[in-house]
Amino acid sequence: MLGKFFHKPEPEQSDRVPPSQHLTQGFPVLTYGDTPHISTDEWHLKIWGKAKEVTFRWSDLMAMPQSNFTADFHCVTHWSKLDVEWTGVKVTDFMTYVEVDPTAIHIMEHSYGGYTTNIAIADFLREENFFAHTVFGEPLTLDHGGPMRLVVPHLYAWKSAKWINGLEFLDKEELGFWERNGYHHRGEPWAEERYSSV
Ligand SMILES: Nc1nc2c(c(=O)[nH]1)N[C@H]1C(S)=C(S)[C@@H](COP(=O)(O)O)O[C@H]1N2
Ligand SMILES: [Mo]
Repeated sequence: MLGKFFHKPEPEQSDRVPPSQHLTQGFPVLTYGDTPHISTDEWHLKIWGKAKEVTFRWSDLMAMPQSNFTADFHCVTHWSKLDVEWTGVKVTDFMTYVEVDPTAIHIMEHSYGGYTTNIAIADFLREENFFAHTVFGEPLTLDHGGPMRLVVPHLYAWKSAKWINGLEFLDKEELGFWERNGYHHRGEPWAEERYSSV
């Protein structure tokens, strides 16, 4: 059965597939709990904590520079999808609108529905991270995190919060939902940082 949905990577792809991951052609949905139904009118993204508090609405994000990006996507449950084509706002572009306190070293990502996941500022501020509203040329469906999600390609996909609605800047590391439940604090797929030892 596995063979129908997953296949061994071609040689030229194998150097892009982290250890113990299998390629999938489809695009599985992985959600803990219910899918929030948020319209673009309702959607907002709040910044708080060790940063100047500000709330961005949909029109604010749409007025920021828009970029296309292609990235591989690695779920800790062992599936990887190569070359996902996203459109959205680069985190580094977005952050030019945010005033961060120098004491901030870590961030809690918050989502509609209550999901949280933590990320170090250095992992968040990378060039390849995006707020994405479009995938393969179509608006993100609700189950993939529409209207807006974060995409952090260099970490396992649980760090890519769907339905993102908040960034809480922190002066110390705090743990998000999966991280409190035994998953690794950072989650780097090439190092197989799946589970936490602390
Ligand atoms: N809000 C929220 N974001 C989430 C999740 C979730 O349950 N809730 N699951 C994470 C996990 S484990 C993965 S693998 C990816 C899956 O994204 P997809 O459903 O678009 O494939 O979303 C991540 N972001
Ligand atoms: Mo996942």
